[in-house]
Amino acid sequence: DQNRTHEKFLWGSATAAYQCEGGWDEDGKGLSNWDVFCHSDDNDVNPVDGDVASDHYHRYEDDIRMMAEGNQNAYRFSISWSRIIPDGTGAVEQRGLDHYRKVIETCHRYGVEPLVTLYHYDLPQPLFENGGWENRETVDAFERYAEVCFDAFGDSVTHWMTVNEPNYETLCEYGIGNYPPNVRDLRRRWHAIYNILLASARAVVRFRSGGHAGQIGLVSDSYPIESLVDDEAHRDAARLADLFFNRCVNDVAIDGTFPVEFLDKIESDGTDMSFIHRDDAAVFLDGTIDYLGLNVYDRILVKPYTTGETNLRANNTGDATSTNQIIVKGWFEHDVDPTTEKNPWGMEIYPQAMYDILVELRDRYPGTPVIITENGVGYRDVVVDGEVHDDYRIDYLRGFVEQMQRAIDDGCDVRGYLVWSTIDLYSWINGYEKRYGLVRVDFDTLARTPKDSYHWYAAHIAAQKEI
Ligand code: BGP
Repeated sequence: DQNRTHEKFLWGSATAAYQCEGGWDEDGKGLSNWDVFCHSDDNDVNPVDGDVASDHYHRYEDDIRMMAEGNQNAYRFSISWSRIIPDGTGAVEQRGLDHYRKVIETCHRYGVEPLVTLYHYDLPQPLFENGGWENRETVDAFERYAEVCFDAFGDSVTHWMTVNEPNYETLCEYGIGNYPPNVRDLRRRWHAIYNILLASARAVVRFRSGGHAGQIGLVSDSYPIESLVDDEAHRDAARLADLFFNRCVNDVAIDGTFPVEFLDKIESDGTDMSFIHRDDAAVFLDGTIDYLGLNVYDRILVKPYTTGETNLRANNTGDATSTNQIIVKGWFEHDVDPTTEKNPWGMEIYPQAMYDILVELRDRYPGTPVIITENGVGYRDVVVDGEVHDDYRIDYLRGFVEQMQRAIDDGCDVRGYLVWSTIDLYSWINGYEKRYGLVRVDFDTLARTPKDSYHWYAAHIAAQKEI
């Protein structure tokens, strides 16, 4: 039983800077691309902003104390790059460093391990305007930013994560077109994802050469890819979808190489491959991670591509009649199982996804420890007499935790589990309606109220400690 062999299994929850901090222009912070995107009139995708969000920038101590009171011993949060280096490349802002120093110290004071993500979608605006992740200069800037953070906090952070979900980020940026820069051209997506992975690898190399204690990983959203029909055409579609969503990130982060089949496929789609520089290969090999941060929400069901242009659509509205849809020309199409339960945003409630992806990763990348860095479900919660009876969230979390335990029993090396999210916060695609928190935030008064799921989770963690 891994819970026993590892001294401390991490049980906690997670947030990201833009989604919860607010304080968008305080203490010398520069603009991020999300500040600008959400303030712009053109943003019909999500016309709500994170200016105040959950006010975590000022209330982090309350939030961390509540985590500790709920028996959580780990908190994953991200650093806002624009607070540390306001224009992305220039002077370091001491007030930004001071803020995160206080957050980290508060974690330690409450017995909560801080797990720090360096980049969770919010890019300093000047870098974004300069081409963002399509420009290699962003890679250089990230390397320097990472080094500033390692030097400032390396003594008190044991778990670092370079970047969050390169797959989902670039899918939304360049596929679905609902994150800035809001375009729909997968060939540009491959360019951006390559540079994000290169930035991550360079940061890992810096981390090691700096002699910092602790471990460094990358956070990947990975999915078991399944089909409702078992025939050769469906197996081919699943293999391609696995390259498209999972292996284009995980093979690089863990083994240090891109799958050849993947490179051939994107080249045959007309992608300009000149972003690959010969010297990068050695960087990818040197910059492989110590552990994989794994975000698990659901599985992906696919069927063979038949006809039509590439088309990726997300259900942003939470209208149950609208579904996510993915057609990738020449690769695969998304399929839907009509018999399974979904949340209002069309996300399938399928706990076995946790077991299936963990076992798959165990077999594909032996010897790679995993921390579940996000797992959770979005709903429109209702308050009844000041309480939130979110049984649906308890059922979801319990189901996924049970499947994680089953995977651990079957030899998967899982070292921690973090719920998305610690408190209610901004959803990239749906503002404040879609809530994931263990703790409710009233976005008018900013008052915090633990939900039933918070109490369930506290009791679950307490029971684990008694095993
Ligand atoms: C992950 C992100 C998180 C969080 C979560 C829920 O992809 O890492 O930042 O937002 O998904 O997503 P959403 O709010 O779009 O439902």
